[in-house]
Amino acid sequence: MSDAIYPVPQEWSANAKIDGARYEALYAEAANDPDSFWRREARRLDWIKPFTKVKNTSFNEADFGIKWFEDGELNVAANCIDRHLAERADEVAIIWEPDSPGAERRITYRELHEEVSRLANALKANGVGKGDRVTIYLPMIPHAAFAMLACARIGAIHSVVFGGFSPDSLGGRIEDCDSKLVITADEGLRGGKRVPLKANVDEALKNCGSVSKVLVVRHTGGTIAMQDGRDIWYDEAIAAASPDCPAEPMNAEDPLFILYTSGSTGKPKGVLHTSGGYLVWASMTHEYVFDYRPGDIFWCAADVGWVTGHTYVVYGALANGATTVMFEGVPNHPDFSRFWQIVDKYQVNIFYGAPTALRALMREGDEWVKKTSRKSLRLLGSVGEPINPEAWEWYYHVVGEERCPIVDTWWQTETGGTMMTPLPGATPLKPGSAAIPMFGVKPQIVDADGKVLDGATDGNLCITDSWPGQMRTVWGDHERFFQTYFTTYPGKYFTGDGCRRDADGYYWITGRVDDVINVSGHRMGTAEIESALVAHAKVAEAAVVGMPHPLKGQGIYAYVTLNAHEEPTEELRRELIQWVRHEIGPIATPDVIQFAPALPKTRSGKIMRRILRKIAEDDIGNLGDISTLADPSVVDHLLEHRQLVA
Ligand code: 6R9
Repeated sequence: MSDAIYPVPQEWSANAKIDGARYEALYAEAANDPDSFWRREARRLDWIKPFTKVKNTSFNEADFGIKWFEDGELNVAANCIDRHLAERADEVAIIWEPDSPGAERRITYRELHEEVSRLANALKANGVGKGDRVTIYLPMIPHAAFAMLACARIGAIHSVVFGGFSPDSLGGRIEDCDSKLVITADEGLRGGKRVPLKANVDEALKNCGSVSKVLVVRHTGGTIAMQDGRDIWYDEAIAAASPDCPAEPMNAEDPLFILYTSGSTGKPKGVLHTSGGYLVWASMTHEYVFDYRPGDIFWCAADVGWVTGHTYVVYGALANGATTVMFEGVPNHPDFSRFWQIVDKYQVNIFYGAPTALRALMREGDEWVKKTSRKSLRLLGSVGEPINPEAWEWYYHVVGEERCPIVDTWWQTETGGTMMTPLPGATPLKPGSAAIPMFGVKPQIVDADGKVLDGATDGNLCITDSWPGQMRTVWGDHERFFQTYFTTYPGKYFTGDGCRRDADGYYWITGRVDDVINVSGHRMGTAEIESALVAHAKVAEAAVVGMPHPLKGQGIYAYVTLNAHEEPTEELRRELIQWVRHEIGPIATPDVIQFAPALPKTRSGKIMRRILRKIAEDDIGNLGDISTLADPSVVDHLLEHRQLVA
């Protein structure tokens, strides 16, 4: 942890939307009089039918429920598009930068309105109606935003699946929510490599019966198979559709989207967000956290397959009438200047990225950054995982030239938008700290027994009251929602994150305290990787833990016990790595596979993950008590054969 502190620059405190005093006043109002605070904030949206009730929430078992603005009606797409037409129809809504520099695309709000309306009509023509689920499996191309907004326009619920997931993972997500229709592209492109999206969809659909239509965007022009009666070219479907599609009035609590995310147990959960509260939260946090001003060019570098892309590439940015940059590619293609060249090309004012990308670029040296101007940048943001102070300092000094505050935003798929962050005009910065809670967020740190810890302390992070952007349920399993988040510490939302609060009241997220690991800012459930491994015919048992990784933040360390008579060979190791990539997707590629004749277990047969974590972390002076193990000698073998990563 770093002791450095960077005061709020004078220009920022003088001109920012929220300065220190205003933060205090608004925080207090949201905490003490949420009705008044949120009634005002919700006016940032256009309501078809105004709400009369603001907040109706309880985290307690007896009357558990989360509702915001519950009798109001609105349409999310109309809020992101139509209401801007009067003033900014010809301003650019989306700037699209392709994988390789070349034919970029600028889409005005007027064009966005037409694209989305046509697609909405094409969805209807293909049998999609209010409440139906649509799976979106696309690269980072504008059609991803069109697709999300077209669903929102007609009240269909979208489920975006990241293009890096395998056919199996995609199929599981389609099946879980019974999607009627899939929107995909022939292929994706990342760093010059082709991703066989349509072929993956074909594979996934072999085992899912619910999908009757697949809309296919022609993107690379690569050769693909089209199935008669099921597959439809996107361009043909929208050419045949009318550009006039009224926006469906939706209740504030009607679902907007499902987004699957990994937890500590079981298969990924379909996190459900609804319309009114989510959009108020997305719009408010986008404005205050990034000090967003009309005319700003805003670039969130996350993929729309993750929640960050949902809330800040699409919904928050467009609700605020911003120009949002969508980048198809990766930071190192064609070279390591790519990000900063894009910043210069479009005169980006606000850049929001992930620590894993910054660490990878930092390693390549400052020259790649310094040969670009970056004078347009006013503010930098970080999200997805804890940012280590070295990467923070590099971001601040080299990328931002000490001119741009960094907002280190802590939040989760479940929270809908930013929960803790410094506000650039209000909060002195501490490298690596997510600083202070957003309006309406009441954090609490508890110990393992749930005892509330005050003052400077260290423990597990809970949130004690609801905020509008909170997830409402797990799709199809409301009981799992309650069990997962509200029973560890009854009456509180448990985040799964560890957290320290310092003497100044700053919060420092220390990482997951459950069996979730964060690889390059992507959440992976260790249980998912374990079940992929044991699905291999030669594997008897597997245990997966996180390990420190210099670029990815955390890497995946898998202990594998083979079936009797199987030989632990290099070839099998490679085969298992490929196997996991195939089962889940490249983001789950194990960094280490250690063959272990046995795993350390208690006498009751429980795997002692604590020991496995220590070995993976190379913290072996500190294994703790191993006397309760059924067979303590297992540990000697593990230690002898552990794999150290460079
Ligand atoms: C938005 C997003 C959520 C988990 C979260 C935490 C980690 C996210 C962070 C951070 C420290 C930050 N995390 N932002 N940790 N500082 N600024 O990433 O959602 O994919 O659901 O991941 O990511 O561990 O619990 P999601």
